[in-house]
Amino acid sequence: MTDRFIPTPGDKFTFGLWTVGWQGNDPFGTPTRPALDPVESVEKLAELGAYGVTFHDDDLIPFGSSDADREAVVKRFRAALDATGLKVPMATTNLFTHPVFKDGGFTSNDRDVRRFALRKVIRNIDLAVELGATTYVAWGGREGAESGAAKDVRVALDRMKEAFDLLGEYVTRQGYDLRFAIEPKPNEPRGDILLPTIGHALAFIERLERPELVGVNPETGHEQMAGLNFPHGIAQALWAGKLYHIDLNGQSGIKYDQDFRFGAGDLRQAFWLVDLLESAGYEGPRHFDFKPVRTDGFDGVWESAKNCMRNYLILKDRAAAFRADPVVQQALQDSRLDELAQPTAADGLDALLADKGAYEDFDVQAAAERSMAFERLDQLAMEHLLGVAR
Ligand code: XLS
Ligand code: MN
Ligand code: MN
Repeated sequence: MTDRFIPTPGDKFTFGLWTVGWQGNDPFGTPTRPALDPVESVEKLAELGAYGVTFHDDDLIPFGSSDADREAVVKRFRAALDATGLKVPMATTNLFTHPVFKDGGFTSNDRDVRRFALRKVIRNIDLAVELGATTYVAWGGREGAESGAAKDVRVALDRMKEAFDLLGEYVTRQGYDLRFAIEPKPNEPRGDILLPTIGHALAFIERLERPELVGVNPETGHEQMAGLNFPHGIAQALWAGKLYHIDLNGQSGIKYDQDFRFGAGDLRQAFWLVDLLESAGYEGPRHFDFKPVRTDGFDGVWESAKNCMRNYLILKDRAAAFRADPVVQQALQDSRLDELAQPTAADGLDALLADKGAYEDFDVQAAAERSMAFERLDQLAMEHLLGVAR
């Protein structure tokens, strides 16, 4: 039997250099794997069938490199991209590793640090655009606090807005075809991070000078760390026209950022997520932001990278089978999903107010007794997910 779950660039799978390149250092332990040459990552990811690669400035060019070193690194990287055909659809900035960012980048209380952070971002935006990126991710990992008085959150949000307004001005002035995607996360490494969820980020974006240039880059595990339903958050981002990018991985419940390979962790949410992305016509990259477990060597690194893509394709297949199943289609009708799609009062407010059937003559009791038949529908989904329904 031929294997249907082998990825091709057409599937638009992308990986951060920092994912397969993670050396396994955590708060309690030093690296368990040697550093990976970005060129080797590019070659290996291309071999596995990925579409592209993404990076933080410092993943590619070590912090503090001279201009000459920077140029040499970029030249070598570009040659690897050209040789493999791998694309760079997105790039981002590291505003969290160096101690200078211990209180954040855009919202550090230290103004000098904020100005340095903006210049660091702008410098990497130029490179990102040169390499063909159209999305620029902004994860504010250190924008936050551990204690109350340390951060005036309303003022910090002013500074955050100022940063995005300046960046929007910069890309507009340069004529770049580049949009920003804010990546929410509730905590880690700060005790509490600003813009902690998709909803906070969406509300923030509407207050910017150029909201059309800014969307979100939600990550599976980040929403689940806050106990939220990731597919629901993604649905709202899509509904708002703001899903500019996505970070896929696996997480088991409310705990530290586990960054498992996609499909590990909450498998049911992964199923509904793929069902949503595929049925909503999301066209952006399927970007994996995971960490290969630190117990494994490079065998586990490449095995898990391969399986992020494989699990996505398996779930895509399962979700398509679920949607195509006539029994499911009937069950969806029995649960009145078609009725949810009908406007509640297309006849207008006056007709609604005049409609005695809507209120005065409405048989509340009979309506209350109508079953929604959700249990059967959910079991059908489960059986498709588990591969026992066809
Ligand atoms: C960390 C974030 C980070 C961003 C990019 O938790 O996921 O890796 O995706 O800076
Ligand atoms: Mn994460
Ligand atoms: Mn991420």
